[in-house]
Amino acid sequence: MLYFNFIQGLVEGYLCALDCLPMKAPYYNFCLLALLVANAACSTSNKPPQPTTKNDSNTSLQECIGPVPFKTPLISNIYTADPSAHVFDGKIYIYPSHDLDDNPPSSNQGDHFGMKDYRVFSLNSMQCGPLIDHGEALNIENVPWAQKQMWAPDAAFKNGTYFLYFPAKDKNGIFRIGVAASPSPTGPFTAQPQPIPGSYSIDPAVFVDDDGTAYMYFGGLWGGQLQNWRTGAYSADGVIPGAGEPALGPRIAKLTDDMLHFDGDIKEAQIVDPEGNPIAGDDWLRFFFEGAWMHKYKGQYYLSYSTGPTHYLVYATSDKPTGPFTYRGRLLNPVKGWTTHHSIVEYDGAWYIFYHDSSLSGEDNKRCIKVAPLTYNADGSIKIIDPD
Ligand code: FUB
Repeated sequence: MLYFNFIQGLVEGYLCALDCLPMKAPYYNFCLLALLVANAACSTSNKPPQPTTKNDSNTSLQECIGPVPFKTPLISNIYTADPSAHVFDGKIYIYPSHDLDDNPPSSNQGDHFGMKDYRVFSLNSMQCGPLIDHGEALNIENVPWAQKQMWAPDAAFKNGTYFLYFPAKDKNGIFRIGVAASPSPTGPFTAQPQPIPGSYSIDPAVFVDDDGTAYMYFGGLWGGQLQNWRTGAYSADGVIPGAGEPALGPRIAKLTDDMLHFDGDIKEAQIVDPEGNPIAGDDWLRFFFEGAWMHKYKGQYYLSYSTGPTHYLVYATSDKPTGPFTYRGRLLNPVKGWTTHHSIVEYDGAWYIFYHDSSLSGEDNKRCIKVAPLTYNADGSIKIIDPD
C-alpha cells in the first residue's frame, strides 16, 4: 500500500507538471510544487496513526493584551476545571480538565463528569494575558485502557520529557491512573498502553522535589472510589470511616526515575491536628476528600486538598514530603459550585492559586478556571483567599 501510494503520488505530480509545460513559469512552478506536495502527502499518509490530532488553532494568539485578571474566568469558550499549573521553561502551563457541554445524567458515581479529553494552555507571563490555547493534548480514544471520565490531571517534567498523569475509569468501571509522555509541554501526549500498575482512585498530583525524587499524591472519596481501597484491594462495598476512626488520607507513591511506575509501596498520608491526633472520619471541615496538591515553601512541604461536602480548600504541612502532615487551616473559601480543586505555583517570585468555580454556567459540571494571588504570613501560614 505504501509503495502504491508513493507511485501514485509521483505519477499524479508528474502528469500535472507535464500539463503545465506550455504555461508560463509561475504556473509551471505551481505544478512542481504540486508534485512535491503530492509526494509529501504520500509519504505522510502512511504513517501510523498519531496519538492525537494537534489543534494549535489559538497558538497564534500571542498578542499580549494585558495582565492576567484575577478571580475571573480565564477561558470562556469551553468549560474547564481542575487546573494544574506548572512553570516549564519560564512559562506557566495549565493542564485542566475539559468539562463537556453535554454530560451524561447525574449519578452518585460522578457520571455527570463525563470528560473525554485534555487541552493545554499557557501564559508567557502573568503580565501578558490571555491564555494561549494549545489545543488537544490527549483524547480518550488514544488511551487503550480507558473507558470514560477523564478527571483531574497533572503534569511533570523530568529527564527532558513532559508527563501527563490522568485518572479515568477502566473497562471494569474502576478508576485507574494513566501516564502519557511528550517531548513538548503542549503535547500531544502518547499514553502508555496500560494504567500505572497498582494505581487506583483519582486526582494525581505529581511533585518533583529539589533532589529530583518524584512523588504522586492521589485519591478521592465517593465517586473517586478511595473508600473502595481501604484494604489495599478493591472492594465494591467500601465505606468511608466515621466517628472515632481516622479519616482516609491521600495516597503517596514515589515514582521510578522514568516517571512511568510506582517505586515501592503506596503509602497513606497521615494528617493530624495540631495536638498530633489523626483528623477523624467525621471531621468534615478538615478531612481529606479529594484534589491533593503538594508544594514546597521555605523548606516545608504543604499538602493542600478539598474537604468535598464542606467545600473548603485546606492545608497541612510537614518537614518531609511523605508526612505526617499537621493541619494548618483553610486556604480558599467555598466557590460557586460543588467541587473545589486547585494548584499552587510560584512564578517570578510571587505565588498563585489556580482553581475553578461554576460561575460561567451555574452548573456543577460546567466549570471555569481562575487564578488569584496567594500570600503567606510570617509563620508560613497561608492567608485565606476569597474566590470572588
Ligand atoms: O473534575 C472531576 C472531579 O471533580 C475531579 O477529579 C475532582 O477533584 C473534582 O474537581
